[in-house]
Amino acid sequence: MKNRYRNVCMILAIFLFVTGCAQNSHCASEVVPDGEIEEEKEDYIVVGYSQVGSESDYRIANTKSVRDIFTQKNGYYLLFEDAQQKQENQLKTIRDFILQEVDYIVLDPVVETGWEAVLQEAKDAGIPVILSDRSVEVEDENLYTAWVGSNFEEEGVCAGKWLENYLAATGRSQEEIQIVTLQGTLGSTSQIGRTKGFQNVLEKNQSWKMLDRSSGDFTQAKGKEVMEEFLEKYPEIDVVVSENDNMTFGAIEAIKEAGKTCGPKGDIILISFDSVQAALIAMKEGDINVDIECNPLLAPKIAEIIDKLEAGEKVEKIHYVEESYYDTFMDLDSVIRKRSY
Ligand code: GYE
Repeated sequence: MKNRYRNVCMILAIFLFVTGCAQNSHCASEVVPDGEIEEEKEDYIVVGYSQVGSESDYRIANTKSVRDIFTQKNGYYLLFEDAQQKQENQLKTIRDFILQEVDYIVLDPVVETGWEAVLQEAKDAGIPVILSDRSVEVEDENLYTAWVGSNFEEEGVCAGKWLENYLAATGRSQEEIQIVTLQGTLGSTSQIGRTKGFQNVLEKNQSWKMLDRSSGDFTQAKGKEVMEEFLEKYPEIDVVVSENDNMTFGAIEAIKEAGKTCGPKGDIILISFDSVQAALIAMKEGDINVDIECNPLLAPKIAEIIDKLEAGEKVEKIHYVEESYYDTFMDLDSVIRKRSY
């Protein structure tokens, strides 16, 4: 869109070609295609998107939402980079985006801290940054323009309240309840909020005991590993709080391999987050008790914000998406049928 932008891109493209970097999917080759495409970009709103990774079903759906919305047909030119859950990759990507003078940067930050310097650089370059899904902890909130995502603390509270009600309904309110938590990526907004929200409810329930918390980094493999350790250490687990569905899938495997069962008829109450289709199917099959929904379809809202900014309109800073929860007392079939992720 801008002349200097085109020149910088051409130089970078030549440099990458000469160094052979164009073979590597994680360097800037995706970001800087050939000259013809560069010219084409001038007709579009160029959006640089720094994605967390591809660690979960939520993430896959989130990325699909981005790719479906930020199309050339819709007037956008998308530069998409997957950080493989590493903040250092995101820092590099954002600096690449700044160098290329993109029109907007959308950042889904792996963790909350460590963004001040790079966001200041984007601000100095006059590029608005919109945060998606997770957020950042910065002193100056003007370092980003808007944030779109879920109320993670509310999700944690919802999980705790569901457990309170469930224990009351099953006559276990007075029993000592032994709980373990599989946490998401430590320091990420979703982990911080879910842990805090559940903790708030736990503190009001004297008979609940949090035996342990450990991170499974939001992945199935690590979720399984952590669950195996929990099962070895604690023979009497009543409740597992798993901060996303993919760790839950790993936990179910570990529980079954240990000769135990989970779900409404099982030995262990299993609480999950995200409500992706595969988890709702696992719930229907009887392995999960409740799933707190986390909506990954954030791109339409981000596009709306960008369009408003393009029109010179003011935008709200915080945008929550709507969410619910699902348990085995509901008609899961109709939800599963309608679910796109
Ligand atoms: O719950 C998990 C993903 O930040 C809300 O990240 C997101 C979380 C989501 O990998 O599945």
